[in-house]
Amino acid sequence: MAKERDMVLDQYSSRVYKNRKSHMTQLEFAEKPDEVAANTRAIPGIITARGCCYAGCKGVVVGPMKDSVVITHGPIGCAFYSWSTRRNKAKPSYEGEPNFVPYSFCTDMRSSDIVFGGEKKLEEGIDEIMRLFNPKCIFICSTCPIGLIGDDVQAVAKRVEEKYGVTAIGYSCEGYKGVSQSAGHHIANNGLMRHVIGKGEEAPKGKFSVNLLGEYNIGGDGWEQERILKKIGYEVVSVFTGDGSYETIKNSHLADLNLVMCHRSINYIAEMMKTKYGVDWIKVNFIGVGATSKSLRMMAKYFNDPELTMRTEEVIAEELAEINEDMEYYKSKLKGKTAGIFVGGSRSHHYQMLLRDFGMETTIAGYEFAHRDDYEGRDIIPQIKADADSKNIEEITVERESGYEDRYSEEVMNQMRAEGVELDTYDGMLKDMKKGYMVVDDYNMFETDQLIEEYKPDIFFSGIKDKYAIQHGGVVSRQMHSYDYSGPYAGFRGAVNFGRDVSMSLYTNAWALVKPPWKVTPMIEGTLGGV
Ligand code: CFN
Ligand code: HCA
Repeated sequence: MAKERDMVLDQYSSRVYKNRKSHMTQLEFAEKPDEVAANTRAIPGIITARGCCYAGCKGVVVGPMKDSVVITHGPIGCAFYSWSTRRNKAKPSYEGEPNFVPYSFCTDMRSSDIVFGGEKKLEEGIDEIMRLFNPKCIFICSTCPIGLIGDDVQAVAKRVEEKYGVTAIGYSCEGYKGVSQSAGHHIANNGLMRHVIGKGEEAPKGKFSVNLLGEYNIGGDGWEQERILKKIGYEVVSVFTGDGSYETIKNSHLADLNLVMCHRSINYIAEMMKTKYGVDWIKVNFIGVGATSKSLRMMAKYFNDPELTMRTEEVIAEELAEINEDMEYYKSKLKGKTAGIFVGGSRSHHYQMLLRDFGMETTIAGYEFAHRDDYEGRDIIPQIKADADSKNIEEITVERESGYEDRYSEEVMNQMRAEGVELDTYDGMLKDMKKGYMVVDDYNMFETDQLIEEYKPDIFFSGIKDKYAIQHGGVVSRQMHSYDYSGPYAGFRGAVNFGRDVSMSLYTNAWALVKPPWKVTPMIEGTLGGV
């Protein structure tokens, strides 16, 4: 067993071998449960695919809030490279609603600012923002140098709040903090919890109200989910944070139920809202036809209302009828193909369900920055040692003491269990994969190459950093972060878009037809050791 894994690991030096071994698991499903080490520092120089804490805070969680201005406090590069690259779509929900998502704001810190401090420049920048745009909410996101020179962004935020009567949040989300984007998610979540959620008083009008947590509207995914939920009769109070807004998120604590779509970047808020406001949460997955139907049924079970249950079934039937023919067509094209999926967090798991709808298996998968619970599921939960504003933020995972169900309303869960509803379906990647398949945490380019050689997937889902290197090797690759500028892929209609895009890629893989020059002629000329 673990033959393929050993073939990769055996090429490492003993120190790297020991480290990487704990992050690579070839599934055995033996007596001892499979484990994957996660959320630890990457080995320096190993070419990890991970991003940074600033990316997690600014780019992922707060960036998509359309009526709020996010100002990057730091040199211009970080602001430029996080400007509109994530494809979190947004448009005003009513006439006159601001949408700052297409903009990039930055203090453009220069050498002299680094020497003499940048707080004044930051305040002046915010004065300008207030003059030109007058937003209700401002997020200040620090990049690496700010932590090193010690600008107090929280103090600036406080002064801005006093001066303008707006909400201003200073985030110490310097890129180097924590071990990956994940620290930034957590810092962002804490700020929203402390300064935004609970500030509003507008109660939902509908009988069944929900928040969508961890849906960032990449390629319009959130819009497709909202369409389905509204059709059934749900009121979507707020979305965290795709096409989301300060105006709606401040009322989110008044909703009945939190739907946790991304299981990594925002589960902190679900936990905190349960503790502080008593809002229940369930993990859902609207990626995949079967997964979407199952998630909708779980929601109906939660509310336990006969009319809602009936409407849920009606909508599922209607939607399935609409896509059935297309799904069958793409299934005929894709059945039996295999895939690798390596992205940041939840998607490496969620998309396996959608691929399965088309008869495809995911033989290799991994996350950039997930925690053990994302791999192993129910008995592991993330716990946070330090406060968001602390300089030493550290995330750890611990064994859960009590049962998983204590996060939900006990009564409802017992009833669901008695009725045979699968409650843990979307909890942890490992149990949805098969024996012999490989799971790799914090994967790197070397391992990507090796795994492709050994498992020979027909298609490899990845990101911008690895996509082209993989294609040059002859294997077609689609970006799972940006959907290669396509989408939506969520829900029922999204599934058809995905089937179409994957079929197009697989059947026009020009890369497999060309021999790359380095396979024909040696590319590097010179003498070894200067002799
Ligand atoms: S949209 Fe989400 S689904 S939020 Fe997260 S863990 Fe990133 S930005 Mo890239 S595509 Fe990716 Fe997930 Fe949640 Fe996106 S798999 S890496 S931080 N992610
Ligand atoms: C990030 C954002 C990212 C990067 C995508 C990629 C995204 O991690 O900072 O590497 O292709 O989805 O935009 O994950």
